[in-house]
Amino acid sequence: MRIVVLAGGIGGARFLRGLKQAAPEADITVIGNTGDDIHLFGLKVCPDLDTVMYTLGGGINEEQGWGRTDESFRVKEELAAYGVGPEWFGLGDRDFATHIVRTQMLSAGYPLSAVTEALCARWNPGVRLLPMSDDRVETHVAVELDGERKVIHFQEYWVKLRASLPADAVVPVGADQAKPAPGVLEAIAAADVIVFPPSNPVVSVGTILAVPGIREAIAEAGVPVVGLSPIVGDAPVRGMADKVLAAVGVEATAEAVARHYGSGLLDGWLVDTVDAGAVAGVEDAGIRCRAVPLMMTDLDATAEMARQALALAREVR
Ligand code: GDP
Ligand code: FO1
Ligand code: CA
Repeated sequence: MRIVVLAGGIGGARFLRGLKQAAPEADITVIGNTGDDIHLFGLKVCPDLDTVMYTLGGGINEEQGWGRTDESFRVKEELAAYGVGPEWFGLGDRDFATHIVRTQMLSAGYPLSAVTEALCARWNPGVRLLPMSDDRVETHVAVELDGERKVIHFQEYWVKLRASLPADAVVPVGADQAKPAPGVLEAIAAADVIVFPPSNPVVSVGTILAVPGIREAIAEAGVPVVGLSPIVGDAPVRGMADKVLAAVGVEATAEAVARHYGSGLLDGWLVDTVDAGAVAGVEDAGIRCRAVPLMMTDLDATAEMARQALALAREVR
């Protein structure tokens, strides 16, 4: 079975761990979000690709959900001693190596997809990890800061400001000119099932869908497309997805997110058991819906979520 998953960082990566356990024989292609990417200290950092790579490769800081395990911050401290920031982004020493290798390969002319493959040769994530595009896409957020409208990088909004200000707009800058990375459209066309994990619907899955051709390829693939809600009990399980959902006029509910994707894209949707009341509304929107436990508390619970998603995929179409 060929499974394609559109993934952000933590939510996508943790779900993928469960999917690998639930479907050990499956051929899994992950299309990763690169809209969170940022250039720091002359280095290219790809948080969501790295979160997937480290999580599936056993190198992730489990408690934090991002960055390396057993990390230290000597380089960051030395940079700070020179007055060089940003101090609000925690790049660790071990993580720095990844960004150095990536940047070196990019400077030598390799596309991000080839670089990602090379990095994965070390981590053996057990999936094929593709960036959504080799072209530069950077999510920016429009906010009102000190009485002025400003457009800031997504990481500044998310990490520095902790999404404490309302987002007026979320813009994947460059997406409209970006091309899907080699292999992306081919994987979608060859898929038996396409899964939207419980990733952020706006800045993770939404950004991937903003690359021209990807949404269309999914809609035309003619295979079940099923998703799992990252919203449980009318709030994100983790993070501030409600803030970016508000920016696109979507309520932070499991039903509203399903309707946002829409029946033109989504055939099936899983909501948590606490949101069982949303099932009828989602089905009214033309999307098959089931309520099952959706908390990724451990690997077995996560694998069961993946099994439920694959079962739902068999039911639709
Ligand atoms: P990010 O790039 O690190 O923000 O990660 P993703 O975009 O892949 O996923 C973020 C989303 O994962 C958040 O909106 C969370 O609500 C969701 N999430 C995290 N843990 C869980 C969980 O255990 N269950 C569900 N249903 N969603 C989760
Ligand atoms: N998230 C934070 O909340 N604070 C950080 O200092 C931080 C550093 C960081 C470094 C490398 C990396 O790959 C990810 C990092 N993240 C950090 C997580 C990440 O940038 C965001 O959580 C996601 O992109 C949000 O979707
Ligand atoms: Ca992310």
